[in-house]
Amino acid sequence: MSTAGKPIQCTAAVAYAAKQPLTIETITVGAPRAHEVRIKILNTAICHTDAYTLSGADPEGAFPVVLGHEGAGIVESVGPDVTNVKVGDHVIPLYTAECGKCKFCLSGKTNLCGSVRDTQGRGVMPDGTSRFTNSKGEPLLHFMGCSTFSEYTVVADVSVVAIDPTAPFESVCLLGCGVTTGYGAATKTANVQKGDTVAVFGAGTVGLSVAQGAQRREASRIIIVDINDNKEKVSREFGATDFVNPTKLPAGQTIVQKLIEMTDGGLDYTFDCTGNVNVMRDALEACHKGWGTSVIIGVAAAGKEISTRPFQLVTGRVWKGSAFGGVKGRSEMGGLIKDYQNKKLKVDEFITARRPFAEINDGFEDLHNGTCLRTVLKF
Ligand code: NAD
Ligand code: DAO
Ligand code: ZN
Repeated sequence: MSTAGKPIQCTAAVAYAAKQPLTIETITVGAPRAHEVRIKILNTAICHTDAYTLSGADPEGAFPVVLGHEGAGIVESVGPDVTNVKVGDHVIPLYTAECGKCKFCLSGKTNLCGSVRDTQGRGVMPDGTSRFTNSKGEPLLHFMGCSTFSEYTVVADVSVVAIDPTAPFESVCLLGCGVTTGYGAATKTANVQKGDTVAVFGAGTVGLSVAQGAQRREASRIIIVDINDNKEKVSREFGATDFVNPTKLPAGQTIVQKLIEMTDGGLDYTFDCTGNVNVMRDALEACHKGWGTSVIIGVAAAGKEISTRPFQLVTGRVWKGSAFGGVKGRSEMGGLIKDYQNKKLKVDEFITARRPFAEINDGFEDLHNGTCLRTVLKF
């Protein structure tokens, strides 16, 4: 019997308050309205941004909410006026929408789309309401326009892309955030070129994806910096030519000095993939005078600010940031999927654990075990 046009009851993990485990319960997911798409989520991974919001460190984090933004599934039904996807399409929800019509989309300068920005930030659909209610009839907030920690979710049509149906959900869900973010930061935001030197701070899914982007572009040197020695092996597997643990340098030597020494004056490109503002400064200052560019990808804790001496910029270093790797999800996801299928983009290698969705709270614990890249949950 078709569920189109009707509310669906399904399992979801609800975050009722910061620092509390998620509650696995049955919620009701309303039918998609105009320009909305209801998706049956097959797989979702847990990203640090979900943990960051759950920790209460995100000043914009609001509760109760259905978290999750790295997922993949099948379109169950669509509301009126949806033309870009249809029932049965395999899809990835996008936390960075692409309407193709707004000032941002038309600028050709950014992947940040303005079409659903305000309502997405407030945890509601573009019409200002939620499609999620719990068993008490209380509305639950949406998260990053995706809310993939629910067996069914509703997203705006500008926030979803159809993908090749032969691509495995379990893997390509990771293209919904971490892999795309790092790979895009290297190949689009920085646009690393053959022979460039690159340093990546932080060997998580994002940093390792920067490394594989830099390797694809034939960077001459890819130095990964991480405080966790367990990350050396995996760093080299993702293209690092060197691995440096900044806590193990000789007394008196800073990581900036070490990197400048290793590269005859500094890097062409550096990337912060830690979210630590002190690391962001080091990353900037390890850039080569005159042209080095540092890209901030990490999300810093609330209230944190970056600083450096202005002279660092006066003398030609460039500081910039990157959201979702500068990737326009609806236009460019297909190319990433193809790269994955043609073995030009590693994705499977990031899956360090697989769990049933019911173990989502254990999945959050996995994030702290020192070797976790991504835990993928299956509904
Ligand atoms: P992760 O926690 O898996 O990886 C972070 C790595 O940084 C770890 O290996 C850790 O050991 C290392 N690290 C921590 N402190 C360090 C230090 N002082 N020096 C060197 N290394 C250090 O995280 P991830 O999933 O790879 O995400 C990385 C960051 O990117 C997070 O802040 C996340 O919120 C952010 N993020 C940003 C975007 C975006 O669009 N800008 C998208 C996704 C994730
Ligand atoms: O358009 O003003 C805006 C905000 C866009 C949100 C981009 C968020 C990127 C950083 C968070 C990534 C975590 C997955
Ligand atoms: Zn737009």
